[in-house]
Amino acid sequence: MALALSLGRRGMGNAWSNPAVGCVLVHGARIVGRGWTQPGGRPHAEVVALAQAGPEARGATAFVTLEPCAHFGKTPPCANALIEAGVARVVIAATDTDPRVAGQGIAKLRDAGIAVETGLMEAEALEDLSGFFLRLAKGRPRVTLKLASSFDGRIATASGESQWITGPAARRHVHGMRMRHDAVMVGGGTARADDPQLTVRDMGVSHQPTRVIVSRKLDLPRAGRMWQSIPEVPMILCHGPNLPEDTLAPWRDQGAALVECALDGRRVDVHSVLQGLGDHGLTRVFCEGGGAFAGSLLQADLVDELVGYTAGLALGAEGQPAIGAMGLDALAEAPRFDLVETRPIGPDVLHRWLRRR
Ligand code: AOF
Ligand code: ZN
Repeated sequence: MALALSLGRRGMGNAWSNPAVGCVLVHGARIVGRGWTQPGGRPHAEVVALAQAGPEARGATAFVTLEPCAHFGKTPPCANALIEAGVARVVIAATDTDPRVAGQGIAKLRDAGIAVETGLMEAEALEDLSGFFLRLAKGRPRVTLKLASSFDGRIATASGESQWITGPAARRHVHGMRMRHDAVMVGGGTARADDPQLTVRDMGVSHQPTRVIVSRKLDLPRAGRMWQSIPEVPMILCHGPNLPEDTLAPWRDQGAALVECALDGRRVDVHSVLQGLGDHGLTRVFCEGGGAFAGSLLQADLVDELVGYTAGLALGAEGQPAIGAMGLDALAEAPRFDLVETRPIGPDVLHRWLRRR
C-alpha cells in the first residue's frame, strides 16, 4: 500500500477533478502491475495496473488507495475490470465519498466473491486525497499556503526588494510543490509587482499547473511574462462583479478563463473565489501570496496546509510582513496548525503544518 500511495502521488496536480489514485497488483511474491490515475483523470489507476499485469492479474491481490469505482462514466467501472480480470483479493486504503461509488464498489467486488479489506494506511490516503474529498464535501479545493521569509517573517524590504531571501534548494522545493498542485494562486498585488511566471521549471515535467490570479478590478499588466504565456499555461482570473466589457474582453481573447466573484467589503470574497475554483474542478491549490491575500485566506480559515521556508536573516519592522491583517483580537481566534515536517533545506529551514481540525 505504501507503494500504491507513492504511485498515486505521481498523478497529483494532473488528475483533477479526479483523485490521484495508485494501484499495485501483487501475485505471490511478485509485483505484476503498477498504475496511477492518468492526466486529466482517466484511465483510472486500476485499469493501468491491470493492463500491465495481463493474464497475471488472475488470482492476484490489488492494493488500491481509493475504493474502486462502481459507475459507468466515459469508461466502465474499475470494480468490473477487477472482477473480469479474476483478481482474488482487493485491499483498499480509503472508501470513496463520491455518491456514484460510496460503498458500491466494495459491494460489487464482494458480490463477485472477491475478498475485500479496507482501512490499510487510511490516514495517509485521506491526506493525499483530501483535496478531492474536500471538493466533494464543501465544493472548494484544498489550499496550501507557501511562505518564503526572513527569520522575522518578512518577505521584502520596505522598498520591495525580495530576490532572493531563500536559497536555490528552497526554490527547487517550491517547484516540486507547484507540480503536485492543480493550480498556483496569487493576489493581484503580487502579480503586478513581480510579473511572476508561476510555472514549474527544471523538474523534468511538461505539465503546468493552472495559474490563478485574484484581482478585484483586473488591473493587471497586459504585457510581460504572465500575459504572454496565456493560454499555453492556463490562467483563471478571479475578479469582482460588474467589470466593464472592455476590461474583461482582452483577457478572454488572450485565452484566460474568467470567474466573477462576490465582494467582501472592498475585497474579493475569498470564500467566493474558492467556490469558483471548486466549480472549475480544482482540488489542490498552492497559494504564494501576497501578504494581504494570505491574511484574508487565514482569517476565513480557508488554509489547510502551511509550507514555510525560513532564511537566516532579519529585515526588521520596516520589512514587508508575510501575512497581512487577519482581524484577530484574541490568541484563541488564530487558526492552529500541527507540525508534520521540518528539516534544513540548503541554508534555510523547511517546515510544513496541517490545519488542526
Ligand atoms: C478509481 N480509480 O484512479 C480514480 C477514481 O469521471 P470518471 O468516470 O473518471 O469518474 C470519476 C470518479 O471516479 C471520481 O469522482 C472518483 O469517485 C473515482 N476516481 N476511481 O477507481 C481511479 N481516479
Ligand atoms: Zn475507476
